[in-house]
Amino acid sequence: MKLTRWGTVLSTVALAHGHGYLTVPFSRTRLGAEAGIDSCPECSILEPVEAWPNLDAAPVGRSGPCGYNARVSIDYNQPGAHWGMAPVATYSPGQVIDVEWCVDHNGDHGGMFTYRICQNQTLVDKFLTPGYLPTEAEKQAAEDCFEAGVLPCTDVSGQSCGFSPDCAPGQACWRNDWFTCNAFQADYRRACQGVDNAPRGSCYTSIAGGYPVTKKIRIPNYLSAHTLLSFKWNSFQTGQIYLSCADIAIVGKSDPETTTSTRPTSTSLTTATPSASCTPAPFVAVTFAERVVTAWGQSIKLVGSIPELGSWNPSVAPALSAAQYTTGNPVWTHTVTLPAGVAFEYKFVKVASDGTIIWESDPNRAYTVPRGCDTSVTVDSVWR
Ligand SMILES: [Cu+2]
Repeated sequence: MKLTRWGTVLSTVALAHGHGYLTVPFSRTRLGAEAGIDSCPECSILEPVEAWPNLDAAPVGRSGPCGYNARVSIDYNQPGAHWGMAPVATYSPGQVIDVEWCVDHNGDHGGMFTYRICQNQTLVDKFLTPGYLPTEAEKQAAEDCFEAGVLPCTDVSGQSCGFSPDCAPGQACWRNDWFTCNAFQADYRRACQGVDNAPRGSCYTSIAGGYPVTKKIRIPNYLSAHTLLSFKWNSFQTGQIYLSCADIAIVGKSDPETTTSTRPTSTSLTTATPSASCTPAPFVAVTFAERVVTAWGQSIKLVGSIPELGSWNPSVAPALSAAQYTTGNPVWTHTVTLPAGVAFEYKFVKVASDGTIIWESDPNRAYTVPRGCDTSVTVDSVWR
């Protein structure tokens, strides 16, 4: 028996691939991948856990509400140089927003997923303190708080709530359908596709390319200058829980009438509401949103005079994401967290699938990270 058990455990470890993570708003995991530190953002997994549907019986352990990636030994429960220092998106209480996670093409294992906010700032602050790694007891206390703060899918009127704990009998969570493919027992269209017809690779995974899974959530009536939105996917086919989180702010007045959605990128990656008693931000999350029409296979990079932008070397410069790219709004985005006051020059480059590079025309663009109270800012531009 012991041999069999170990054989099972070992083969599970060897075969298990990672399959999903929060992408919008930008999760710590996504920022880790875009900074080139995390080579498998879909690999932050809590495993093994009990079989479906009792996955939540397992303690959250080192995974915490923000996830631990054992492949690359990164603990996202602790702020790092590229994440956790500042909110990446600012919302208002009661606002309905678009959220998105990315599931790998070979990893749509069904189950259900939730978005969660813990309204105990003291617990959350443990996860916002630079240089501090929360203990497992603090991770569990926060996880329990996030579980108490699940954002009900049914809070957004008109939304289909399959895959959510509050879905109704007969809906997908009871059948455990796949998110991006047809039903397990389907006799037609067995292939997968994005929930909103987004093509494969519309979001990044390291194994087979990802499909975005979109949803709307309603921000609770709760205020915080810096808190966390946690994403949790309980996988049906595999004994795995996927966890990731994004740093957000919830400011302003309650607006239950708000039904328009706002993507936390580009123009709506809003700066914090000015306040008389704000503290200057040491770091600013700068989002570059470049409108540029690209052909299939082309990508866009951001090359500049500072190390974070490759020191003018395109081969090590960060790539922009096409996660928000649509025909009507061909925007590529990249967020980089930089110290306030840093000045630099930069250009965007188009990289063809054969590696050929096209630079933007002269002169170089120039930017100085603002010194102020805003912890995030967006720089919009158009290819030239
Ligand atoms: Cu798998």
